[in-house]
Amino acid sequence: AQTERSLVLVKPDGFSRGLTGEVLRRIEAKGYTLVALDVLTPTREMLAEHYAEHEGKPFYEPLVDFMSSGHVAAVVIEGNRCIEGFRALAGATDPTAALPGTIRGDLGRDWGRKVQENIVHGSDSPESAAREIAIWFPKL
Ligand code: DAT
Ligand code: MG
Repeated sequence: AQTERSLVLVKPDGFSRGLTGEVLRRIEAKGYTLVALDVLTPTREMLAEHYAEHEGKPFYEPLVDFMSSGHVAAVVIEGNRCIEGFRALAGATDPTAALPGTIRGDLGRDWGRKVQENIVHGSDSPESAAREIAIWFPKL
C-alpha cells in the first residue's frame, strides 16, 4: 500500500449549502480515514500561501475573495493513493465539465454559479499535500 495524506477543503459554497457531510460521506465510503477536521474562515494570508502557485493569474483575486468569504471545512484524509483518489472523487475543476458521479459533477450547481465555486479542494501531489497540511494544520 502507498499510504498518503491529502488536504481537502469544503469551500464556502459547499459549506454554506450544507454539503460537508456529503463530501465526508464520499471520502469515508471510498475507504479513506479522517485524520483532522476544522471549521474556520481562512485569512487572506493563509490563502496567499495555499494558492501561491496561482498568484498573478486572472482568477487569483476573485478566488481569494471567495475563499475568505465564509466558513470552510478543512480536512486531512489518509489512505492508499488518496491524493489521486480524492481528485478522482472531486472531478474536473469546472463543475460544468466534471463527470456525473463526481462531487463537482453531481453537486456543482450551474445556475448563477461563479467559476471558482466548485465545492472542494484537494491536494494535487505529495509535495503540495505536505505544504498545504502545514498551512491548515500547523500542529499536525
Ligand atoms: P483544482 O482546484 O482542480 O486543483 P486549480 O488548482 O487549477 O484547480 O485552481 C484552483 C482553483 O482556482 C480552482 O478550484 C477554481 C479556480 N480556478 C481555476 N482555474 C480557473 C479559471 N480558469 N477561472 C476561474 N477560476 C479558476
Ligand atoms: Mg489545485
